[in-house]
Amino acid sequence: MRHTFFCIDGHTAGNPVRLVAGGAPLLKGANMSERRQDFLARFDWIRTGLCFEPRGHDMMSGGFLYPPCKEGSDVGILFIETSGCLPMCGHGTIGIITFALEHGLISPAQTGRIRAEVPAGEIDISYEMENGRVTSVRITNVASYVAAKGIKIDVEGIGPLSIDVAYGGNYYAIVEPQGRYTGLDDLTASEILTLSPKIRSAVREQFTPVHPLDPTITGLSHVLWADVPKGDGASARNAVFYGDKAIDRSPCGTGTSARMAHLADKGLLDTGESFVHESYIQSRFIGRIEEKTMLGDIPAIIPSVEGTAYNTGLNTVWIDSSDPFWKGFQV
Ligand code: PYC
Repeated sequence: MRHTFFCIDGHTAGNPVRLVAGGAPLLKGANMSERRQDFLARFDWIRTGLCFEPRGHDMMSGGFLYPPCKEGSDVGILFIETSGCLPMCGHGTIGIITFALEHGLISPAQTGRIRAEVPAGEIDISYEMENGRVTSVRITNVASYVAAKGIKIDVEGIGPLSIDVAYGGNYYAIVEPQGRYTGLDDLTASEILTLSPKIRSAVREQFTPVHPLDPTITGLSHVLWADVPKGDGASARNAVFYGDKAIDRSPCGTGTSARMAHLADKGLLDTGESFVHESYIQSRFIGRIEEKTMLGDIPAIIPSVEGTAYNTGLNTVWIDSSDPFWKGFQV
């Protein structure tokens, strides 16, 4: 049996985005969060087949468009990547919206604004389009907040660390320069890939974050190594680890949101200030705190993140059950 997926491939700030424009399964659920659970239960082979080798690679991520469930939303988005289906993905949204507009999968709104329903909630998107090309997308993201502070861990290879956990659509362990971590220039990519899962496991042993309003959003998934910027005009730099072997090539939209919540909590970033976040490869997102809010009784921010995506081609991908690697593999 051969399944065919029509994909629009590209990247946002260097990180891959595969928009699956044809071949999406019909999902059950009254919102994108329930559809995410249904996809994971019944169709996870599509994610692993499209994201893992030999059709994908360690950084592969993307998503599907669905009709929205919620009144007032224009489109629903389901994200896929190597580690699962994220509740929210910033670079993914920027890419998906860019490619969907450029290929006519969604019609440009006269207002230049789109409201999208994602598993983590609803987000507002504004964009600039010139001659059929989307030149920038800004996401006003879900409410972001600091979930835990000062978790003490001791990790082989880097020693004692104090970690804060913040949410920006996914939960991030934030590693600020301290002790033997003096900055990203002192770590090789291979050291980041070795140390990050150890840090994530050590934090997981002590703390399981659960979203205060949506218990289906739970668990620490990412590690954000924070540092001072390298390039002129940037506010900060990061290396974001996700899945089992990925360093985000983009500055990470949900990571940037989590980091802005973290800095706001420390009194180091104010509403309206621009936060230019540089990635591991020095690509950039421009973040901003739009407003302060509350998540239940927890202080939170509404962050926005702006970036640009580029379409690299169209890709018809087959997943054929006679292929021994139809579900993909990871080494
Ligand atoms: O941009 O939010 C993001 C993201 C999550 C994982 C990789 N990128």
